[in-house]
Order: sequence, then structure tokens, then C-alpha cells
Amino acid sequence: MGEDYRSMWKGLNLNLQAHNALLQVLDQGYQDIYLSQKNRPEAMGYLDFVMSEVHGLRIKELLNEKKAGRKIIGSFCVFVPEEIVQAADATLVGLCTGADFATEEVEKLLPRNTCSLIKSAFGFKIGKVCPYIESADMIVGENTCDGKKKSYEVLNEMVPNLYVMDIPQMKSNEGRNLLKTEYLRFMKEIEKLTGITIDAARLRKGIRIVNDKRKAIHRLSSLRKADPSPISGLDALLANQIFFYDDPARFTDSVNKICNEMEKRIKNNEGVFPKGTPRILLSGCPMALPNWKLPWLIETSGAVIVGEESCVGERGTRNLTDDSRDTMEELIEAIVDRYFKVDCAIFTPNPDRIGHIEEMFNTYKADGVIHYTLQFCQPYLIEAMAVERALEAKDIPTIRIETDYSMEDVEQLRTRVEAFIEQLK
Ligand code: BJ8
Repeated sequence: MGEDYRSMWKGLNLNLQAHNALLQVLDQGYQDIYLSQKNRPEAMGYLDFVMSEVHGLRIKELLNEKKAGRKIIGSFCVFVPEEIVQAADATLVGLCTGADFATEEVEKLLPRNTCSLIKSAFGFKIGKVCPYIESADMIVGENTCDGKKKSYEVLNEMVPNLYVMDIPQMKSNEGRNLLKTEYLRFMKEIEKLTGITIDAARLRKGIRIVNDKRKAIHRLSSLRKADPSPISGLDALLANQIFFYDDPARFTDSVNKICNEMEKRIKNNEGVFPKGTPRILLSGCPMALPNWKLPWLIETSGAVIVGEESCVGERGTRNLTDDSRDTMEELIEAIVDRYFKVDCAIFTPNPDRIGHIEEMFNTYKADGVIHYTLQFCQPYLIEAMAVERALEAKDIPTIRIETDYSMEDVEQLRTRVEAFIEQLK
């Protein structure tokens, strides 16, 4: 990291020693996993830069935005509508949930058998090492899985600014009405926080900003259909992870530049791995920054990842919000329509998801599906079995991986992943 940000972190009340140790681990991990890759598009240098400054320059920018009167909203889930946040000239950021931290302390507050993602959020808060949560004017929790829902009761005692959004559990008319009611309530709260009244023009502007980010990611995803793939799955995942942190306009622009380079590579028949490398579709729980364990294992075991059926991936970005409508009511309806299509496993039943996995398998010309679940994540663990059965019925090779953020099972996982990839050759 170029600049000395210590006084900024101190101002955010971070634990400097612990934070320093975390950054060192992150930096080392990034070098080992990302910078050791061969044949990366040069334009990835931008995401390398964002990563190297993810707790530095980006936080400085957010704090400058705050000084200028913008509000920062922190979120743990893709159900928090960024369109509404942007419409009030506020900024939405993802909160740190992708690595273990202060686990012993966390397990004094939450049961040991809580998923790593939830424990991570608490670890970063308890350890005072997430500058995003400390910068946020509002932290949004959502009633999705039971683990998150109940842990927000605990988090509420640790932060002064938690707002909890109810999320339906069924794709019924009642469920859709609930989502709409909750988005309207959220909009009121955002208006109160920012002092800005959201009108149709503002909402349309918010929708367009977020759609542009999604379109850039769609373009990147679509270029991954090529064989050889012009980008590694690790790099594509990084773009999907940075989606939640970077300035939206800059992100859109940078991803489009990566896509320009990918197009040239495709024309020249250049790829990251040789043509014919087994192609994997990843499906399951979101991989929050810096959770790179499984993709790294896959891509260092002779395969390339060509798509992510995940909230940090296509489940989160696949649908655009219709910005062609005129009135507030119509635009709100468009936002609700868009988010109600998200096929998270917290919904019961959740039949669309299997169709999407099959569709992605075909679109990205994958050879096999690796279904990834975090340990103790009941919604995705239970769905994993139905996914496996459905794919096997279509002769799609599938393997189920259940893991956490620790590195203890790496060798065991590598053996299974290698055997699976071998079978695809
Ligand atoms: S819309 S997937 S981002 S809830 S891994 S905490 S489900 S026990 S993250 Fe998610 Fe929103 Fe759904 Fe997407 Fe619970 Fe499972 Fe843990 Fe999870």
C-alpha cells in the first residue's frame, strides 16, 4: 500500500496491530494466489491495484465522500437494493465476510456450528479490522437464513446503526408484497438518513448506475464462453468481488477495459490455460472477498472455472432492473420484480435455481459442476442434494464440496478436486 493510512485507521478505531497482521496475510495470499497466475490480461492490473488499496485508498475515498455529506451503507446480502441507495446519492459497500478472524472470541457469542461467513462478519467487528463497517452510517442486515437472522440480534448490541430488512421466504404474491413493503420502508429510512427525497428521476439514475455495473459483468461473463478462456476463474471472481466495493462508474469502466482485452485475446486464440482445459461451473454459497480457497484449488489442479452460480457471480448480477418506466410506482415495481427473481436457497421451494445451474452449464460450455457449500449452511447444504440429483439425471458430472475458511482441509479437498477433474478429461 503506497500511502501511510495509519492515522486514518486509528481514526476509525481499528486495532492497528491486528489490522496490520491481517493485511500482511492478505497481501501474501494475494501474491501466492493471484500474482503467481500466468497469462493474465494486463488490464487486471486495475483490480490488482484496487485489491492492494482495498483498506487504504478506497476507505479514504469513502471518508472523503462522508465529509462531502454522502452516506455510506454497509450490506451483507444482494437483496439490499443498491438502486435505492444510489438514488439518494449514498454509497453501498459490502462488509468484510470472507476470512476467519478472532474466531475464539466469536465463538463466545455465536455457536461454533455457525457458518464461516457469519462468523467472519463478527470476527472483523470484534477484532476491529473492517474499515468498511466502521465507516458505515447504516449497516443493513436481512432476514435471510436463520443464522444471519438470529445473529443480527447479537450484532445489534455491538453496533449503533443496524437496520434489519425482512425478506420473504416464499415466491408467492404475499412474498412479493412483503418485499415491496420492505423496500419502501428501506427507501424511507434512506431518505431520513440522507435528507434526500427520492423522486423518479433519482431512482432512474440509481437504476442506471447499477445496471451499468451489471452489464459490464455480463459482458465479461459472456466472453468466458470462449475456449481457451481469455480470463481465469480467479480473476473473474475477483471482478465479481470488487463489484461490492469499488466506485460504480470506475468499476464499470475498468471491467469494460478488461473485456476489450479479452476480445482481442479471443480473436488471437489466446487463453489463460490451453484450449481443451476442463471447464468448471461453480455453484452454491457466495465467495466473499478474500475467500479464494476452492477456486485456487480448482485452477491449480488442471481446470478452469468458466462461471459462478453464486451471489458473488451470476445469481447476484444476472438480472437488470427495467429503467424504461416513468413513475415512482412503476420504478419501484421494476426493482421489486428484479430482486424477486434472485433464487437464493432461503426460498422454499426454490425450483428456478436448478434450471439456472443447467442453463449456465450449457451457456458456458462447462464439463462439470462443483457445488460449493459452507459448513453449517443449511439452505445450500439441503439444496445441494437436489442439485446433484437433477444434474446427474442429465448426465452432468457433479461433485459436492463442503468446507469452511480454514486451510486445514486443503490437501483432502485437492485430492477430491483432482479426481473429479481427471474424470472430465
Ligand atoms: S441472497 S445467498 S447473499 S442470503 S452461507 S450466511 S445462507 S448459512 S450468504 Fe446469501 Fe443473500 Fe442468499 Fe445471496 Fe446463511 Fe448459508 Fe451462511 Fe449464507
